[in-house]
Order: sequence, then C-alpha cells, then structure tokens
Amino acid sequence: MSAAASESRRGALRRLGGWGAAALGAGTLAAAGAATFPARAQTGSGPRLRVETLFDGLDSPWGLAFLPDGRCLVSEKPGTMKLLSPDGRRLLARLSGLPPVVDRGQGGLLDVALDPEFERDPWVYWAYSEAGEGGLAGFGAGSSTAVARGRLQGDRLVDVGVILRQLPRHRGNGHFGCRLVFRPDQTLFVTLGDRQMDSPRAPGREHAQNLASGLGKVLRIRRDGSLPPDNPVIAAPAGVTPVPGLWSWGHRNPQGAALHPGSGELWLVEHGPQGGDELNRVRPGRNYGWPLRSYGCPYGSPVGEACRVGGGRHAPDFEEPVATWVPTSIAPSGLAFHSGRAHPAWRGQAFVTALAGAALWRVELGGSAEAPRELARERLLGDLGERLRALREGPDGHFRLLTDSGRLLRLSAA
Ligand SMILES: [Ca+2]
Repeated sequence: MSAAASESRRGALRRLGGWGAAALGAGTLAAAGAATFPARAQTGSGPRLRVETLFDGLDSPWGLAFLPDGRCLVSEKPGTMKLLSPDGRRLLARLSGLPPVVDRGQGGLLDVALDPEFERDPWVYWAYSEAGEGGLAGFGAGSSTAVARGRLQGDRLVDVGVILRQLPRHRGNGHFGCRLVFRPDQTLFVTLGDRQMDSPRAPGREHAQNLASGLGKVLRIRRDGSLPPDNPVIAAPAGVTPVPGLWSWGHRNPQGAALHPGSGELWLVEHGPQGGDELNRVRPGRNYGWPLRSYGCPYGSPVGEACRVGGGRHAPDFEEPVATWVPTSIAPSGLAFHSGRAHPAWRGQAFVTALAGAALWRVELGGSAEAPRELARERLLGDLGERLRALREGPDGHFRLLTDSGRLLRLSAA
C-alpha cells in the first residue's frame, strides 16, 4: 500500500482509541454461562458485548452451519460431525456415515455447509483432508483437500460421495484451506491452500501461480461437482490447462470466506507468512499474488518493510488486498459479514476470527463496491484468550463462534 494509505490507516486506528486491543479488558469468560465486557474500556459507556458459552466440550470444532429449524451442525477436526439443539446447548447426535479423514497437523475434517435447497433435499457438504495416491513427484502418497456431500437422514449421512479433489497431493500436513461458500445461484466456492509448497524465500510459479495446479486456488463448482458454464475464461500459457473450476489463484491458505452482503461477491481471509495476513475481495479470473507478493516476510526475517515478499505492493500485476495485518500475523481462520439484524451498527462490516491473534477483528469497510477500502479496524474479545476458529451469524442474528478449546459461543450486545 502507499505511504498515504498507510498513514490513513494509522490515523483511523488512532481515532478508534479505546476500541483497541485492551478494549475488552474487564471480566473473564466463565466456564459456562455469560460474561459481559465493556466495549469501551476508557469510558465504560460504549456498547457492551455479552459472550455466552452455549456448549463446551466440542473436539477441535472447525465449521458450523445452521439447519432451517435452527439446529446447529458442527464439524470437528478429528473427523466427527455433531448436531446441536437450536439453542446450542444440547448435543442431539453424532452423525454417522462420514468417510475417514487424515487428522494430522492442519488437516482433518474442515468446513461444513448446507445445500441452498436443503429443505427440499437435505444435502450436507464438507471439506476434509483425504489420503490418496498421486502425490507430487518425490513426495509419494499424501493427502489433499477433498469435498464430499451426503444427505442428512436422521443422524446419518447417506448417499455419500466425493465431488472435488485437490491435486496434486502432498505428504505435508499444512495449508489445506478450506472453506465452503454457496452462492445464491447454487454454485459452490471452495478455497484451497498451497499445501506449504510455496516458499517466500524462493518464490516461484510452480504451485499457487501455476494455473494447472490445484494448490492456492479458489474453485467454483456445481453441487454435484460438475462445472458451471459461466466460470471465468482464463488466458493460460500455451500447453497449460487451467485446473477445472478455476475462479482465482495466487492464494496462500484461505481459511475464512463469505459472500459480501452488498455485492454478492466472494471475500476471503488468508494467512500470510510472517505478517501479511490478507482480507481479499475475490474477483473472477484474478491473481492474488502469492508467493510473488506479500506484505509479510519470510519466517525468521527481522521485522520491517524491507523483507516484504516482492516488495509487498501487489499492484499493478496482482490484486491488492483490502486489508492486511502487519507486522504480526493474527492467523485469520474465519470470515463473516454481519447482516445488521441484531447489531444495526455492524451492518455490512467484516468480522475475522483469529487463532494466534486470539481475538475477533471487526473491519469497517467503506469506499464503493468497485473500490472497497478499510476505514477502521477493532480488536474484540482479546480478553477471552481463546483461539477463535470460525464464526457464523446464528438464526437470531447474533454471531456464534467456535473456539479451539471446544466451545460454541454466542456474541450479543448486553
Ligand atoms: Ca495477496
């Protein structure tokens, strides 16, 4: 970003004052029940946020989806899917019928999503790391991100089948992505990581920049895994066939994704290396720069701007992120836009869960649909000390959040 933009951001952060890192300093989260935090620690008179633990004892929860009747489906990394009561407080079932997952490192059972026509035909979709042959040369068998679906029948998933496999596979256990987001047109976005094959120390074009590789991509497919006719036409070099379903590329490890409520476009958050986490507006047929550009630095580099990968700035060759986190990564894990239903002041704002950063970030957006920009950001819930894994707006308009420690939280205004 330009020096002017950087200064503008610092100014915005200063103006936010007490909405910063220490804003929620009072109180601690009770093991069960509710805790209330002053959102403005300086005055104690600002909006107050209330955090309730609805459920404790989930096993590394990763994704959540709400059935039309309000019941909550939670995917757990070791490979289980649980169904909770509409109030989130009771375990109703542990679903059977899921295929085995490779629960190692960052891999396992990842996101879960429901078919847009779930009420008519109850398909459930999930992403997971799947073992298989076909690894990169020299790496042998490995795993890759796959997407499967099955019909929910009572507490069973039936008619289970795989609709997408990321290739090539790799034996490493990092950067699988993966979030699943349906568009209203019933096509499905799948966000895929670079499997840690791209290095910021020696940035090349073999993986996330390779149109023929499934690494570091966003794909768009139909519900049965077939390809929609209106995906972008990608101009590929001679002899290169773009990976089927290709929507965008040059991504590192996109682990949060959601549709922007105004434009209907896909947005995502992706992990940077050492710093340089990004919030991106994802446009069809565009290149997001990894590993040739990042506002972050190779691991082990001294903190500063000189070490930024490719100089940091993406334009004019690549798409600029709407927001970045520097110099310290927050490890963004989930993204949601608030509808404003329960919190009118939050309408259209982006919320990002963070793992290493152990907080919820509110990113206020302005500008136009064609040129969105960050106006301000605020770190929320830092006092919980929880690695936050995912968030979705619940049926009541309040956010639900998953923590790595196994909790389902409800965030509301006190
Ligand atoms: Ca980028």
